Amino acid sequence: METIFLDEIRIEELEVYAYHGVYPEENEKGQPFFVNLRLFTHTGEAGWRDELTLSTDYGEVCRFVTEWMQGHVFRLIEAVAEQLARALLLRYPLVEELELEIRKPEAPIGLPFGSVAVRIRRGWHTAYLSVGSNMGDRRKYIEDALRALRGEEHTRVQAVSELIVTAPYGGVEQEDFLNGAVGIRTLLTPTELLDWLHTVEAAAGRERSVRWGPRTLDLDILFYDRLVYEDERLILPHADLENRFFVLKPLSEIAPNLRHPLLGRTVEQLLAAVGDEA
Ligand code: A4P
Ligand code: MG
Repeated sequence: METIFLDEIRIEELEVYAYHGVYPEENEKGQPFFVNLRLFTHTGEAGWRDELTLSTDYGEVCRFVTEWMQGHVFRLIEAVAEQLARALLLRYPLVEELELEIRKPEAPIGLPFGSVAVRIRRGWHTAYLSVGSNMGDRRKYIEDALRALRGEEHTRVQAVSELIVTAPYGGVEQEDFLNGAVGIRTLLTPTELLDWLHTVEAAAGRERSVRWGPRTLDLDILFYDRLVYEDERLILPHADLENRFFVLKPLSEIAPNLRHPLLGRTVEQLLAAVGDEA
């Protein structure tokens, strides 16, 4: 997906009378909200062909935003922004990313002020996951995990590699693994994605005991866009992937030309360096 050269469709100062607020009188009486929206998308083809169906209709977006904001009642404008952004990204498939501002100029503050607002940026991201199992019915654990990944609106499974049997890596004596790689598009942030994968692992009865030890299901994030990031919980790209045949082999099937942002080499090149054990 070409995400570098994104164009922008902009909606400014759409006024919506709605009922969001912490105070009961706000929920009863309502007040005006103003919406600023930047839709990052590709307008080139619609531009050359002069054809609305190839673009996102800003009139329809305005009506959708208005009805959505009037059809829900939230306490916080943070909630309005977060959940409206999600609804927009799910409804308008040509929009890859958006910036949404919800302004509330008549918020009951009791002091002179111009306006208060929340502005967020959300969008679709490309990630690659590794999936592995070496306990019980390995194939079933992995297939259940894939079903779980497909079961949520916020994520689209784009590609699944073949599942291959691999010898255990990391020095712990244990059963052979079944391993695969999965390409997804997701609206989740990296941390949200990690938390969600942990719930999918937990549903497979995964217990964390021995590091690198046997497991019913292991789901790791290999890449998230071109992000280079680390904190106490998450390292991106995955710390040791360049040394792991069981990761690189399936990944090379679905993303051979994906380039590691720190090592500067493609998945195919990294695989060639660890040696193809197949
Ligand atoms: N964590 C940090 N970065 C990430 C990331 N990019 N994706 C943290 C996922 N998790 C990440 O992982 C430990 C912690 O790593 C997580 O809580 C998360 O916050 P874990 O899955 O809880 O524990 P683990 O899997 O036992 O440890 P670790 O270090 O993740 O092991 P690996 O790297 O997952 O390796 N051999 C073969 N042939 N096939 C395998 O699938 N798997 C392992 C486990 C060992 N040997 C194997 C295989
Ligand atoms: Mg893991």
